[in-house]
Amino acid sequence: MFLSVLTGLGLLATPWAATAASKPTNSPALTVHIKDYKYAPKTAKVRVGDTVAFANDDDETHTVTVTDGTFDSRELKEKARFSHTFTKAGTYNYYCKIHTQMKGTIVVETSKKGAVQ
Ligand SMILES: [Cu+2]
Repeated sequence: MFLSVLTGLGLLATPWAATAASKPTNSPALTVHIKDYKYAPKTAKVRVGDTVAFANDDDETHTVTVTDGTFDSRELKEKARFSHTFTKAGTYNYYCKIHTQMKGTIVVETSKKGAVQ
């Protein structure tokens, strides 16, 4: 049932203005907002298979760049969004390539349901 809801949302998706963001494939489990040169929440926990959206609410370009190279949003212009689906458990530390003092962490835990994503 959950999957059919997601499929329904996909069909209803309206075309977004082109951005550097990748095409979202799931409804985000969590949205990390980028505001005032900070990620909020700075540390977040999700489960394997969850999609995390990053929304740049600043009037400034930022990136969401994982230190181990798992993903990189590239430049997110003001009001742009980026999302990533985490397929492996682990701790993902990320930062902004433009303002390297900006740091955040996503902790991805193994799904308690044991679902294979
Ligand atoms: Cu930045």
